[in-house]
Formats: sequence, structure tokens, C-alpha cells
Amino acid sequence: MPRLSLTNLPVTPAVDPGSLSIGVVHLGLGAFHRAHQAVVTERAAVATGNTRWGISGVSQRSAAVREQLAPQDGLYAVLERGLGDPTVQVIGSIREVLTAPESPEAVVARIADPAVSVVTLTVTEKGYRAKGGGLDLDDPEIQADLTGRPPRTVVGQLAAALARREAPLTIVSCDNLVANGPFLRRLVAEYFDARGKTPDVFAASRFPASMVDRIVPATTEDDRAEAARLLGVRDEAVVVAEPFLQWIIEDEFAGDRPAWERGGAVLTADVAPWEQAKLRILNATHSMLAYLGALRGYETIAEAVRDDELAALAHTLITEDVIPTLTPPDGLDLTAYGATVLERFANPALKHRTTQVAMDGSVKLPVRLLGTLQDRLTAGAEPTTLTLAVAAWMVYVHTTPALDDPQAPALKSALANATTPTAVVDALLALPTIFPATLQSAPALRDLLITQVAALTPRNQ
Ligand code: CS2
Repeated sequence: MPRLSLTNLPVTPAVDPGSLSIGVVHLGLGAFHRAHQAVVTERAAVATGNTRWGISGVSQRSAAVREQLAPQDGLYAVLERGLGDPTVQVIGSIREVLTAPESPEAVVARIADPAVSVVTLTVTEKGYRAKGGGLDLDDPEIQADLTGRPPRTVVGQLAAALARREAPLTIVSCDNLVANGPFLRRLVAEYFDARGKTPDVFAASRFPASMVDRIVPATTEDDRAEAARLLGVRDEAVVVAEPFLQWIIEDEFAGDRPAWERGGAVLTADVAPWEQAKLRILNATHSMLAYLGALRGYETIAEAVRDDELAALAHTLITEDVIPTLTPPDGLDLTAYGATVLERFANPALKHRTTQVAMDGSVKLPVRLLGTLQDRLTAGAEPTTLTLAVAAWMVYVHTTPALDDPQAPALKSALANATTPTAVVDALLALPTIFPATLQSAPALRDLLITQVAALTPRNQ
């Protein structure tokens, strides 16, 4: 079967890819970006007829993404799996693919290009290389970038490019972090401080916050086969996604930008209530189902949420522990939102693996669960479902041999001699990179966690 490319186009992209020039750089060219910002950017180009917002996509790690996309002229399909038959759409908005470790200089040059006025990022929580809310200056890669080599870290890439630019830049973080824009601004500022020089263009550059939402599981062989069947050509870069897509962006730009609102995004003055609702309801429940589900032997989130006990716990987490901490964004009914989230998780066509959502817990937990936990304890509540989610993470970390987490060595060495539930809780709760001091010293919390870890620990452990 021939492979998808500009000369092998079974489904014409909504915009002529050849007409697009590069105006946006995206850092973190994974499946999520391809199913989200790249789609909205293409829809905006179709709605406006403006061809200056093609995307230069940067893969931060391996060359695999380039090997998938380059032979296909940057084209790929989004395979949408909802309750009906799957559909495919070919997306043409990615016009260049760079691999940062191979060509770090080209990445900086592209961001510094005057035709580029916007950078978007999906580099996951760990990609920010933060510690204690600021830049981790002990990180060896950050240290190496600070010596002046062509930068390899995201913060180093942005800083080096800003230092070369005359026009200010808008940098839109699209990761699941609290106040992601201001957070990234702080990291870049700290990087400049460590270098001893901040370029003038930094003050006028903008870091709007944004909230992104779409469930995008890792692509499987089945998905590739399904896409090939629907397209009649092979697509090595196909991504699979649910029909739902949401992008809320703080309307705070230093210069021109794609008319993303014409592609379905919402531009607003205040993203915070949206972001809190999404992180604390969707992502928190996702993580809880991933840990409890994996411990019960479920492969996918859909299987986990079809377990009546887990579904009831997810509902309780949302309604009793999370919603009391939230201020609803304008026009959003939080209870209805929570119910929709659980329906989306139950989509049986999405094979979203519990182990995929479970990875990187050390950087996800603080954002998704621990802020809410802190708020509930301060309010004098006993948030037993929230703590159960934390306990499930603890047991998962303790019982998973090859843990996929940036702090895996530290977690495993903390647990080296932990054979009882009390020892497991004490070892993990003591880690200051995860638990703030206020939670470490909350006595009721420790006792509750010990009981719950004991109840969740498999008998042969
Ligand atoms: C998930 C998210 O992998 C995870 O940790 O919770 O990727 C989730 O699917 C997205 O945030 C949905 O928008």
C-alpha cells in the first residue's frame, strides 16, 4: 500500500499545505499536539484564508517523529474514535519537522525567525525541568545549556531564541500545569538570571496561560490498520483521539497570532477557573482511575471506569472532594462537567492504557491532587477519596518494577527497605520534591494513608 504524502492524497487536507508559510513553532511534536493545536490552527487557516500560520514542529527527543512525518511531507491523519464509526481527517498544518537533539541550532534559529511570532508547547510536566516551583538549576541538562552550548532544554531553547530576537514573542504553554504561562515565564526569567543577562525583548514578550483538553491515547497497530483501511494509504504518523476538543487561551499576545478562535478555541481574559476545573476534575480522576485500575489489573481507563466500585469512587472524588474547592468558570456547571468527563473516560473505542496515564506520577500528583488535598485539609474536611488516590499511587510506585517516572531512581531508593504500609507512606511522604511541608506534617493525613495503603497492598507483597 502506498504511503500518505502530498502526491498520495486520498483525502484532501482542508487547506493547501503547499500554500502555508511558517509562523508558529511548536515544541513537543507528540501525538497530543497533532490531535489538538495543529487541528485548531488548520481550522483557523480554513476559516480565514490566512496562509501565514504553518507550523514548524520540534521533536524534543528521538528522531522517530521525523521519520514518521518527513516522508509524508508533514501530513498525517487524525483518527477520531467516538461512539459511532471512526472517521479520519488529513491535517496539513505542520510544514517542517525539526529534531532538537540533532539540530539544536536550527530550533533556535527558527524561533528567532522574524516571521515567527508565536511558540506553543506540549512538552509534558517533566519537560519544564522545575523543582520547588522554580527552575531546577541542579539539572545537568540545564547546567549544560547555561554553559552556552546550542541548547537542548526547552527553557534553554526559548531563552537563546529570545536573546536573538528584536520583536517580542508570545509563548503559549499547553501543558497540564497550574498557571502554566506565568510558570514558564518564571523559569525563563530564572534562566536569564543564572546567565547574568536578560534581553530587552523579554519584558515585552508574553506568556499567556492556556487550558487544553482532548484525550489522545498512544497510537496502536489497530489504529494504523484502521486508518489505512479508511484512507487507502499507509500513515505512519496517524494519531487517534476522542471527538471532544477544547482550548481556552488567555488573550494576552505580544504580536500577531493565528485566529485560533475561528478554529474553535476560546480566547478569554482569565483561564484560571477553567484550568483548575480541568486539572482537578479531569486529570485528578484520570490519575486515580489509572492507579486504582492498574492495581486491579485493568488495561484501559475505559475498563477501569466500567468497574462499578471505581466509577462510584470517581464520582465521589469529583462531587465531594474536588468541586467544593472550585469557583466555576462562567457558564460551566461543574457537576455536569464531571459527569461528561466520566462518560468520555468510558468511551470503549479509546484504548487509553492505565499505565500511560499512570506514568510520571511524581510530577502529576502535585498539580492534580495535592493542591486540592491541601485546600480540603485547610477547610477542616476529611477528603478520604483524594487520599485514596494518593495511596493508590504509593502502592503503584511500590509494586511496579519498571516505573516510568522522572524521579524513579529516587522513589525506588526511598522505598528500598520499606516492607510495611507505614514504611511505604513514610518513605514517600518524606520526599520534598513531591509533598509540601504542610502535607508532610498533617498527622491525620499520614494515618489515613497508612490505612489505605494497607488495604490496597496486594497480599503477597
Ligand atoms: C492524562 C492526560 O496522561 C495523562 O496524564 O490525564 O493526558 C489527559 O488525557 C489529557 O489532559 C486530556 O485533556
